[in-house]
Amino acid sequence: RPATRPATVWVTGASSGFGAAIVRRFAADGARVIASARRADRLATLAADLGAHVLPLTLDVRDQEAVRRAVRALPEDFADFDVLVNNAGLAKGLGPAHEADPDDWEQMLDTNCKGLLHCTQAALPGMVARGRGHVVNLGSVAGSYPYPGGNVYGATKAFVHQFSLNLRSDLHGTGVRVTCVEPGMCGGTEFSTVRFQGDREKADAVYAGMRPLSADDIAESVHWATSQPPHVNVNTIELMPVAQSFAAFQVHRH
Ligand code: NDP
Ligand code: 8X3
Repeated sequence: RPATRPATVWVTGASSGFGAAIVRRFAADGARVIASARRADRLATLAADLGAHVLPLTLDVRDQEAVRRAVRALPEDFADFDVLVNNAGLAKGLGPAHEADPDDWEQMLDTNCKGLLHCTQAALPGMVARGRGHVVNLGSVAGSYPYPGGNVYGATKAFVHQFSLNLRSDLHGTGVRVTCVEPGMCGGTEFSTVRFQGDREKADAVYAGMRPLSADDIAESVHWATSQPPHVNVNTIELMPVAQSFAAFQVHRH
């Protein structure tokens, strides 16, 4: 079973959390990695740490034209990337829908859904022309299981799940693979700090007294899916910490 060894990988949301861990995982394998996000200083530090085979790329995935331009302008060594990891994303708020800030909903839709589409659309023609490639999308258990306050965040991840499966259908016969990685609670990233508008205390409380997944756990699953022999497509990976599972339906009694 000869493994696939991606030579060039594009990771969005690389300035923090999963994205930075995924960049490190592929760089450790000798791959060239395009590391994109909005915070240029973070990317510069990551690239300085890992060497010239990591290309920092300042990019807001919500800006469709900027995404197109950036992909067209990639240096020759990075232009024919084998893997796109659509990781950039966020949750904003955990309140009930009737109290939510409409701007938070817009930002989640624009980033988690439309941003992912912009990057995918920019990447696919080259992959299809080369007859190989792999799109890995970051979904979430929040896309399959409802929870109070998950409203639009969970819905964006349900979109990511179904779009990933539909992409597989469209890419039938092209040699391009698609995987959706759907993690549960994962600590050590900025996810909850972003969700709670920078409130670190509230963010830390989410993971108090339990062992969440780590960004390295996620990086390993992304790396594993992309390392399978070329005839294998891993459709979906759902993973959770042992300390997290399912509970009963809620019942309102009067
Ligand atoms: P982090 O907040 O640590 O990282 C999110 C990354 O996304 C950052 O690098 C941020 O970079 C980038 N990003 C956000 N908005 C944009 C944008 N408009 N354009 C470009 N980049 C953007 O979170 P995680 O690493 O935890 O999360 C990564 C992904 O995994 C997300 O899609 C999240 O929904 C998903 N996920 C997270 C889980 C968790 O428990 N942590 C569990 C399941 C899924 P910058 O601000 O510099 O642009
Ligand atoms: C992040 C995991 O459970 O906080 O997608 O929604 S959860």
